[in-house]
Amino acid sequence: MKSIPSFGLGKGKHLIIGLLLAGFGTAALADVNVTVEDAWVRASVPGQAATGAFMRLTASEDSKLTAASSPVAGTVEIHEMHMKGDVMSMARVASIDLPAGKSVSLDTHGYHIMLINPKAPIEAGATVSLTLTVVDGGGKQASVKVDAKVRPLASGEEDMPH
Ligand SMILES: [Cu+2]
Repeated sequence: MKSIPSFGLGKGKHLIIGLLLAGFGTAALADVNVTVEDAWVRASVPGQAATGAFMRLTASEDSKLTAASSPVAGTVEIHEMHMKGDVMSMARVASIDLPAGKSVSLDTHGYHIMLINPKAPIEAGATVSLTLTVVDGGGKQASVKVDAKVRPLASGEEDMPH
């Protein structure tokens, strides 16, 4: 009678299970990466109710800017500017779409971040820190830290389209 060696069978099974687990582990690792360029905040004068923060955002994956916060303001909202006839008005929006690889501008005539109830006048030359909340297509949240330079009160009018 021949004896059939059975050692090694158990090992083989374990190897297969190990590979399946490794496959699951790598599936959910993609993280959205956001590039921030030219971030700036418009200076405010004492008693001013609000001012704006502006920048260019480019996300590596389709995602949305859903919130922002800053230690310098009581409330921070995402706004969009509209022209109604000759009158410029603005309204809060829930989010701004950031399509993968596309540069999205937050500027003085479109989307912007509104710093409401500044705790102190925001002075030209200072740096304001902002934290942006970005959510990717799978609902995963990322925080993006931004240091924005404060520019004088009249900044931004020079890039209005004529
Ligand atoms: Cu606004």
